[in-house]
Amino acid sequence: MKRYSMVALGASAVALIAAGTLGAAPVLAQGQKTADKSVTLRATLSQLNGSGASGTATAIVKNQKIEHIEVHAHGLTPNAPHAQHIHYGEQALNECPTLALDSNMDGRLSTVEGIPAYGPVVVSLNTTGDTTPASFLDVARFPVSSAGSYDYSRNNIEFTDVAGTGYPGNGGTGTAKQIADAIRDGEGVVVIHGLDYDGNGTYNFSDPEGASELTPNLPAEATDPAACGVLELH
Ligand SMILES: [Cu+2]
Repeated sequence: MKRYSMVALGASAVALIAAGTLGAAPVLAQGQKTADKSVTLRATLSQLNGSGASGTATAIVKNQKIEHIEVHAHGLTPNAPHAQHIHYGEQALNECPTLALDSNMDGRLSTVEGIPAYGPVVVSLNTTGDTTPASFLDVARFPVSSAGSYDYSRNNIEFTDVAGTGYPGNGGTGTAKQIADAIRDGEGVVVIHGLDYDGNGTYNFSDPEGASELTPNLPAEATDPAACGVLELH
């Protein structure tokens, strides 16, 4: 929505009310959203793929920026990196997946299999540098669990336009504003990746899961989803 000065908005709203048109109510509602686009969102993270992980996430989102976000997770594979993202898709269910989405029925839910539920990556919740989806598997910049836990926080993450978010027109690209609006409405999903299925202490290519479906450079154990929660309004 365009930014209107309060004076101009007030004048147009008065004009619409005076005219008795049906347009008056939506104009007023939009004016209220303009005045306050800061929300606090919270997620309870629950395990996926039997990881045993859980945790919480809290985000303060104002307009098109995450002013502050923190993730507290435990029960994760110890001393291993954990990619974590906010996922969102305009066509997605915007919820955490279940094994019903295990389309190849191998008994585990891959990151791709979960996309109908949580959508693609829109923000990389990493520790330094670029936070766009381009960084989604740069595991060197994601938190490493100490004894299976970490406390992550970061400030001032800007939403960006993201291709493949399922918006009609514009080749499926969602604008930063469209995506931020949806996240503020409680449609974002925090996903933590990485679990050591066989408990041998590391993510291995030689384990039965093999390489990730996302990249041949990482084992599936490094990218499969381990915990998930919807960022809801509170
Ligand atoms: Cu993710």
